[in-house]
Amino acid sequence: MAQQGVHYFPGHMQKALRALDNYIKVIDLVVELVDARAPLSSRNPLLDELAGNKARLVLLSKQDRADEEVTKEWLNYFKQRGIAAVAGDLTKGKFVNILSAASAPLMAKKREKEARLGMKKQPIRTMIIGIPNVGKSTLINNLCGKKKVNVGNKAGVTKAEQWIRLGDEFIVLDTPGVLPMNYPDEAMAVRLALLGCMKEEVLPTEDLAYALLGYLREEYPSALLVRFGIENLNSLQSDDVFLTIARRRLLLEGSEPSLTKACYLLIKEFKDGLLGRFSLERPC
Ligand SMILES: Nc1nc2c(ncn2[C@@H]2O[C@H](COP(=O)(O)OP(=O)(O)O)[C@@H](O)[C@H]2O)c(=O)[nH]1
Ligand SMILES: [Mg+2]
Repeated sequence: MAQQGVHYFPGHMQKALRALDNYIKVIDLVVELVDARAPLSSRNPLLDELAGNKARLVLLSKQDRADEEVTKEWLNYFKQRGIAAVAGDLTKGKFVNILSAASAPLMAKKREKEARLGMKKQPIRTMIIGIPNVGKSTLINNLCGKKKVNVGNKAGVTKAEQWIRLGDEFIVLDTPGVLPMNYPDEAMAVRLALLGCMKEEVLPTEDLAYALLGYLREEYPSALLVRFGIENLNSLQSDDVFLTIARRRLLLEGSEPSLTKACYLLIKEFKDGLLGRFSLERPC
């Protein structure tokens, strides 16, 4: 699909996509990981081309960091479009049960076919796919835990991929598929940077901090009150907000409050989850 706008698509990504294509051929189920705080920005439509005919489950990770109400709206959004989706905190609990329940309807045809042919139930060949930092490794560790062991390299293969058996039901590829990010516009690039999906150098921290502040002012103004005690938000320019933060936190440049340091602080506290639970986009 032709997209207009900025593209982050270096040569190694092309190569990665070609490799993904080979794997997807033998997969029964693609688990597409996206960040619950921006499920659209953290998707890549290329996956539709790569895995168009495969059973697919969208997993909204980092639910614990997202606005609960907005996550519900997103689950509804996917449901309305006939796309199976679940949300969760991958760092807690056992995901295998969630995966099992969510994938059962997607595997109904495969199961029917096996039954018709009098075959034993075959494990579901599963692959985890997503853009950087959405939780792919965390999910694989959650699912496979101690079972994840390394085997020797096969001739001609740089890293020997292996399948990890999860009970009778799943067999999971131990290496996730990494999709390139897709950011057709500046707003998406900002969200991806805030979610830690792209290298920090790509967007200057000050720009990112102003964009985040603008968003918080509109959507979550109480967060600025709670964390920094900023009360008269509406009457303040963004510069003044940062200067207030700098004064409150004693972030100085010489003896003056430092706007730049306040920008870095806001971004850091957002990334560390200290400002609260936010979603960065809503279904439209
Ligand atoms: N709070 C929270 N953090 C998560 C969750 N899933 C992953 N992370 C964190 O997100 C970061 C990136 O995860 P990782 O699995 O390395 O992402 P990958 O690049 O897709 O493999 C790590 O610091 C994880 O601990 C989640 O559901 N909730
Ligand atoms: Mg990883």
